[in-house]
Amino acid sequence: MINGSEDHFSNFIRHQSVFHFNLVSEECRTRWLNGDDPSDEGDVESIPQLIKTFPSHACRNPIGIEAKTTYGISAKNTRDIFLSYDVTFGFACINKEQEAGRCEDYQVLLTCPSDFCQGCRTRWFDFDNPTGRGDYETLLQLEMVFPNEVCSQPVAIEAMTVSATGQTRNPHTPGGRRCQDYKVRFTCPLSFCLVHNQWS
Ligand SMILES: [Ca+2]
Ligand SMILES: [Ca+2]
Ligand SMILES: [Ca+2]
Repeated sequence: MINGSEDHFSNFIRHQSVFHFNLVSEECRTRWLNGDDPSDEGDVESIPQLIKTFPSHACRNPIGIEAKTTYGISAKNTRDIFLSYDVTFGFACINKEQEAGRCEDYQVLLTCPSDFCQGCRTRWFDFDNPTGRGDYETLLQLEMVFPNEVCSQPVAIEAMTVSATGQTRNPHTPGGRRCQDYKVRFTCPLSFCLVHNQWS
């Protein structure tokens, strides 16, 4: 199975590797999340509830939490008293504990462990073998053959030989040189993995 040129493929690998290393150093923060309002007993933005409401955005073990009102006023600058404002439970403002009798509507932003933002890994794929021009495991091809298992915008790719004892020279091939048989796996955005549930 031959698909595309080798130059294109090696450029692809190089590009993906660079991107992977850049990503690790980035701070891992969610967008502003607002899953509740103060119309009942109060405004409760608990971690479990946020995960339920925003499964591809909120993380299970946040290392930081920040709250501000929907008008953009930081939680520390309002007169409200909070029942909870930490990474263990999340954020909670109870109406009856307030002088005004009602909490503002808050949104929260979580800082997550860096591995949360790196997404999740697929299984290993070995679709081609190194007969003919070489061993081609292209994203386009793999996506076509395994549509629910490979994401179209991976953040990283890894490749290794199928056989642990692979040799660089194959004595049975005329001319002596051919590629080893490789398998590849991808790191995909978390949103993809939650939907398809195929990560390891
Ligand atoms: Ca509420
Ligand atoms: Ca809210
Ligand atoms: Ca292969």
